[in-house]
Amino acid sequence: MRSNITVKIVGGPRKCNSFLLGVVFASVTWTVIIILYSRLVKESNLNSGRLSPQPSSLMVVHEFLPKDAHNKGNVEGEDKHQKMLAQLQPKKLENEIGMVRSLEEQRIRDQGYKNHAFNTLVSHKLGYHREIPDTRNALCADQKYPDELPSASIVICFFNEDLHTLLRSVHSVIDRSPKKLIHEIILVDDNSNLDNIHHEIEAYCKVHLPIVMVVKTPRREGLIRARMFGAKKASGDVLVFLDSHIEVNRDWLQPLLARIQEDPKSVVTPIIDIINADTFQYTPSPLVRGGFNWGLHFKWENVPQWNLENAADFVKPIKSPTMAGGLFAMKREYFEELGAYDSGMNIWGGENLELSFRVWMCGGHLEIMPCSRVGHVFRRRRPYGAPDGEDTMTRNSLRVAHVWMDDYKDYFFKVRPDARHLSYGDISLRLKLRENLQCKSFDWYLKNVYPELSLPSSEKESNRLKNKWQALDPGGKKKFQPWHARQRNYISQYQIRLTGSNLCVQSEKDVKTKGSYLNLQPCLRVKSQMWYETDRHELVLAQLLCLDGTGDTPRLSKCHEMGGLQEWQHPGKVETAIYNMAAGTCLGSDDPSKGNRVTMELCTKPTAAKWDLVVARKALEPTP
Ligand code: UD2
Ligand code: MN
Repeated sequence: MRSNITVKIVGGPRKCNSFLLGVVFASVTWTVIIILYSRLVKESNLNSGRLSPQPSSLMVVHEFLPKDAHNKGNVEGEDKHQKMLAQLQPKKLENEIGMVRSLEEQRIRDQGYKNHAFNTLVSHKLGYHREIPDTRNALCADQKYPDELPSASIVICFFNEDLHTLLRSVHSVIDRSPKKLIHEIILVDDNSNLDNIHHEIEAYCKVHLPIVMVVKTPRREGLIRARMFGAKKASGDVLVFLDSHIEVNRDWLQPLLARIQEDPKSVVTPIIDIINADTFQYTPSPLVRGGFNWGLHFKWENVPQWNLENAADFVKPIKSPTMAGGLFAMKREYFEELGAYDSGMNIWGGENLELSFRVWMCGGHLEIMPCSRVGHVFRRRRPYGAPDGEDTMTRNSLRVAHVWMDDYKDYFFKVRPDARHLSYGDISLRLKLRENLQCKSFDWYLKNVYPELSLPSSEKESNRLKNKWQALDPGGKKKFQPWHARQRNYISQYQIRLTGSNLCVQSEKDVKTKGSYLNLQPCLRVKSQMWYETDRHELVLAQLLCLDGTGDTPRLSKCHEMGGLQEWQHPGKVETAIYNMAAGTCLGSDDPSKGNRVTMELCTKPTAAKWDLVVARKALEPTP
């Protein structure tokens, strides 16, 4: 584990006793690290079993947003809140849970990213139960709900979901819902074809979770028809749909059911908190509502000011023009009466806007219940497509436009001229439904529910939207945008020097070049060697691009503000490992000589280099 590179404290006195002190300090540091590793191995063995022990305490963090918080997109309040939560995250989560310690773990991690687009190694280590911060507004704890509430049928559809993540979703529902409110949990396997997931989940539920009904569609249907399939099997009063990679928060269910009891035409959603796809850290989302643009993409937006005048408004239902789609509750009878879903829609996309328009236009309303919070794993890529490669988002959006948008569909075609001649199947039954339900016009919807949506008034504006749409990857690879940018706070600045050498980490190309790899070069006080560490543990070269632990070779990327592969930990400043929690590996160098590339290595490998963080004393010179 120890390498034979010797320790040299930069700038320190070179007396013999300082040298010895350094050696003692370094040895102690590494011993502590080794003890922590071995403890973690034990713990993870425990957790990766079928039933891991339930954590004894639930962390409670109360939030109160200032009256005008939404004016700035809740940035200030949220930032403070995020910081507070970050401090409260269990140390294990912040540090070593993602650490890849063997080739087998590396395989689990890589396979997980390929099949599920999230870090399955971390997810597996978390086990089936874990504590998450209570992210609700402080006032929610005082909310009282009626003793008698309608019963819930929870419907969770999945296609090739990771077993651990799915089971943690289910367990979170059971752990954090009053028993008497759960009529049943229906898991709909949308004909998964990965591993043996169906049999494993069935066997597990049979033994451990009798309340769960596991059903399978005879063929791959896509999430829309799979949800309808599940809803048909349900017999509770209310249908609650959830994605298969979620964790519900404390008292999430009561606000939804109470609102539906009060008003059976309410379709209600929780606030969707963020579970980071790389680290599984759970962080709160600001109170935002759903909107859309003329490309028929869902978007988050601020709640209009007049909705949030007083503190109490942060716990009341908030009207929302649309919903994200994955997490919502509505009365089962109402779901059927309103025409369930459009069964002509395939696989993924668009059904959320369809249901949102239909609810509003046909006499119901869509609301966010701020005291209900559910975390969802937001991934940066969808790991599956349609079996025939169809762009189902476009097809489904066409159905939305033709059935619900009247003449306003022209705006969609202005943004998506390519979609005009694509086929979208038969919509006659849906048009009939609209007629039978005597739904209002889209014009009414825009004027009464979403007056904030501006029409693309000029050719220039529709071109702008068109270009914006074209910049997105139509294959659904659009990056998840963080909801608010932030002011970056730098907590430290240093060169990263290989311990015992005069070699520092430098960008191969210009500091402004995205994608540039790093290599080892003689330490010089130049911009291309100057790393700035932020309060979120990003390492930003020359305050421009972030060090990104992607793949085997780290590189410089645009800072995306989402932590994960851009978040680095170092236990010390001298002879320290530099660990990337999402990658699970450490900054290293296989052959530490001049000009060689910096790589990502298993932290336990002797070749995972140790580094000194050398604080700059002199003014910077420009890069040679
Ligand atoms: C969002 C919604 C999602 C859905 C989608 C638009 C949230 C949190 N998520 O996308 O629920 O409304 O927008 O269509 O609002 N699945 C199947 N069969 C398939 C494909 C997916 O059962 O053929 C399952 C999948 O395992 C997951 C759910 O459907 O449980 C949603 O899929 P997703 O997580 O890939 O969608 P997401 O969250 O990107
Ligand atoms: Mn999802």
